[in-house]
Amino acid sequence: MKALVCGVLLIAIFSSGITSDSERYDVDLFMSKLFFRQNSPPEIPIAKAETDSHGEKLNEIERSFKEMQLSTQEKLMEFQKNLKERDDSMTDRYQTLQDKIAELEKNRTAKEDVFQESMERSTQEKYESLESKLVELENNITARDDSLQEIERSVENLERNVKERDEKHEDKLVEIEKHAKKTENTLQEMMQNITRLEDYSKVKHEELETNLNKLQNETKNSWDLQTEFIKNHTIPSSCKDVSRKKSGQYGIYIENGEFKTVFCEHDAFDGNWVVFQYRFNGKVNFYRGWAEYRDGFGTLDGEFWLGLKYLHQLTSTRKHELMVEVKDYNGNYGYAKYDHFEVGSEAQKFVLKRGSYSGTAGDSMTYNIGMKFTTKDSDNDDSSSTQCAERHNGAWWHGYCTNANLNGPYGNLSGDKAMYWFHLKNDYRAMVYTRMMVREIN
Ligand SMILES: [Ca+2]
Repeated sequence: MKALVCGVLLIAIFSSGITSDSERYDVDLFMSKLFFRQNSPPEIPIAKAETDSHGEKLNEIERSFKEMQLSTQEKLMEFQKNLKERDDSMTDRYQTLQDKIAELEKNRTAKEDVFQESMERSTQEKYESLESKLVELENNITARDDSLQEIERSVENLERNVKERDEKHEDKLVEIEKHAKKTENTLQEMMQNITRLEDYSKVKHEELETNLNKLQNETKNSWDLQTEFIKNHTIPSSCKDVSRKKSGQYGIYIENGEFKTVFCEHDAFDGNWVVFQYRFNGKVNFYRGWAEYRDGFGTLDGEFWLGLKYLHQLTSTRKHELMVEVKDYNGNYGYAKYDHFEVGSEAQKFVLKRGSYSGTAGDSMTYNIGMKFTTKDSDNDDSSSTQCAERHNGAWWHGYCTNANLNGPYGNLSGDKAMYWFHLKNDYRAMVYTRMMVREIN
């Protein structure tokens, strides 16, 4: 059966090319060969019944082949018909598209016309606007020209006025020049007078200078005579020697040929004291450097420090004793006396020598014996880690550092940065009053 179907299919394939009877016969022969090769060889004699059966089958195949051929032709015709229909439809569509393109083209042309028209209109409007502006501008320029002409007229007027004034000024200038000439003449006269005066003054000056030289020589002679007199006569060399025993300022002749005014205390402690430190109101600053402690500062009618160099000169040539007076802010008063007081030279840093205590203030200075003087700018104390003058804000014969700080800051201060005398009440209370003085003893 399978073989039968295959055969039908092959026939269908080849049938389209078959036209003549001879060709069909070849096909038939080929088909019969194909069918009969599988069953039996053609040489074998076939029974009549079998032959009939095959003929029938062959006819049947032929019939169905024809049917198929007809059906195929029908389908072909239908296909052609469909094709034609499609072709017609395509033609219609093509026509529609052509119409649309024509319409679009028409639209485009119309729009272009509208655009061109609008452009032309706009350009025309702009041109008109520009033209009107130009006219306006021209009008403005004309107006400005008018105003410019007016300004020019004003300037001309102004120039005329200025010229008139210039002429007037010129007249005045001539007058002024005349006046200046007169003044110049007067000045020349004055200059001549001045020159004469200068000459006169020069002569006088020379005369005066000569007289001054004479006077200077005379003064020097007089000074020499006075010095000679001081040296030859017993001029006081300490307060002990002054003849008037009244407290006040006296000139004394200190060793080294120096004449120095000092304050002599002649009332307290049997008198004859040279005061060298005095503080009672805080008006003089005592926080000072080496040079000032050496040379002294303050005034004798107020607070003062006489100066270490004078103390050295006084105490190193003749034996002196020391008196210290202190008073605190509660009115507690005391004095300390040292039977021998001497201050070394500047080279020895004004070292403090000797002295035994007696008195009521307590002994706050024996500790300082053997100590050099230390100021804020000259550290001569015994402490390598401390600058004692800075530590207590006071210059003194500091060791490590001191029990007495009478050159410290003035005021009712607490702590050891004050003007204190420790042993008055065994504390660092501030003093309101101190006085130190020396007296020559024989
Ligand atoms: Ca030190």
